[in-house]
Amino acid sequence: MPDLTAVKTALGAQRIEVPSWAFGNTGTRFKVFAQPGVPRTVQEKIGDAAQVHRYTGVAPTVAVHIPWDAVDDYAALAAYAKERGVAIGTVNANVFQDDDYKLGSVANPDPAVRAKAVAHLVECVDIMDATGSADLKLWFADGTNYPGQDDIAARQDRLAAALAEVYARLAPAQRMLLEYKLFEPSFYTTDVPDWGTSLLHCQALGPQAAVVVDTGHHAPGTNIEFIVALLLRAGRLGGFDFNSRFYADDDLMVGAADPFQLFRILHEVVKADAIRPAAGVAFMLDQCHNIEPKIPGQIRSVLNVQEATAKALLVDAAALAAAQQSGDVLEANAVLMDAYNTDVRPLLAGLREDMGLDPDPVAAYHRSGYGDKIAAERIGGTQAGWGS
Ligand code: RM4
Ligand code: MN
Repeated sequence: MPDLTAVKTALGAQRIEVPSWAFGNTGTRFKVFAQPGVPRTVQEKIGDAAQVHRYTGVAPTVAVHIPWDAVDDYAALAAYAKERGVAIGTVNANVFQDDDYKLGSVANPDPAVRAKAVAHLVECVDIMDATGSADLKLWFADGTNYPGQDDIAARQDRLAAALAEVYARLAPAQRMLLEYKLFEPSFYTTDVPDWGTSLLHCQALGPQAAVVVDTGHHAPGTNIEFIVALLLRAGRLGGFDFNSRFYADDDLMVGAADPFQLFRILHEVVKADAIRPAAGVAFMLDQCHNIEPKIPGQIRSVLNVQEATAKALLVDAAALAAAQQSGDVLEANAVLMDAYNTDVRPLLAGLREDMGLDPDPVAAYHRSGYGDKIAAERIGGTQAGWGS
């Protein structure tokens, strides 16, 4: 059996990043719902993100999205985050919300639009320099809606050229994380639709480029843990955008739709000894809390990742290897299911007590009165968030 002290140490050292955009008002293309206490500034988003870390102890960084979180002074923003006990994490570029990008950004047929997109990506690296962020995360809405609309291979050439320009701007300790997504907003071709396309670009760029697996960005039924195993084997799994889905890119809370899938994914990560931060796999959340309150929603998500990680760490590796080696199919499956079926909540509650935290982070957050306080204080102004 795995050593419980080692399991707890690994869980206490795990780092889960929360996204600034999860704290603003969100919805679907049909309706964005307003919630009381919604942040009006990026500083208020960081303040909310700090609450998640305060009660979980494992979420010390907050990802920003530019220009949604644009400020004049990024070093000051980093200092502000530090005062609140967190740091600015991944910088997410946004080249999908300008009219210029109707036919794409870095793969647009118009060189002037491509140059504008590359300038934004380079600006994001400037921001990383100021905030001390290590990772630039790129997701492109680029693609086409109709056969014949544009040249598929030429778009790949344009994409590769743009990525190379940005990659050359990275400092040695900085990384470029390239995310893929099967479809949406493009419905015929997407320029980075899958892990293979992302991996090919990363391999062409160099060792500082790695693939991001957003768990909502696959066709239904895709075996995501298989992709994860392959990317780990290639040394190119840069990180995850965790969320869950029933149908498409639903962006629901991670671990809500299919906790067993999350366990299977994390089992691959554990086997590669990549839960520890030094392994370079970033565990990021990318979710939209449309109808549920934001801060406890993020806390719940962090706990879901922790629970799945704990179960993955509890897999009896020696027993599993022995069963696999002897061809004992039923026993191998039973070893895995034993770990999955373990109630890890007492273990995690104990870990939190060891860390000086409340064993029940959601209850502790509710008791703190922070939610009522922001609802009373944050009256007026415009909500900061999606599209602003
Ligand atoms: C995309 C993708 C990106 C996220 C945006 C908001 O679908 O998942 O990671 O930054 O949405
Ligand atoms: Mn994502």
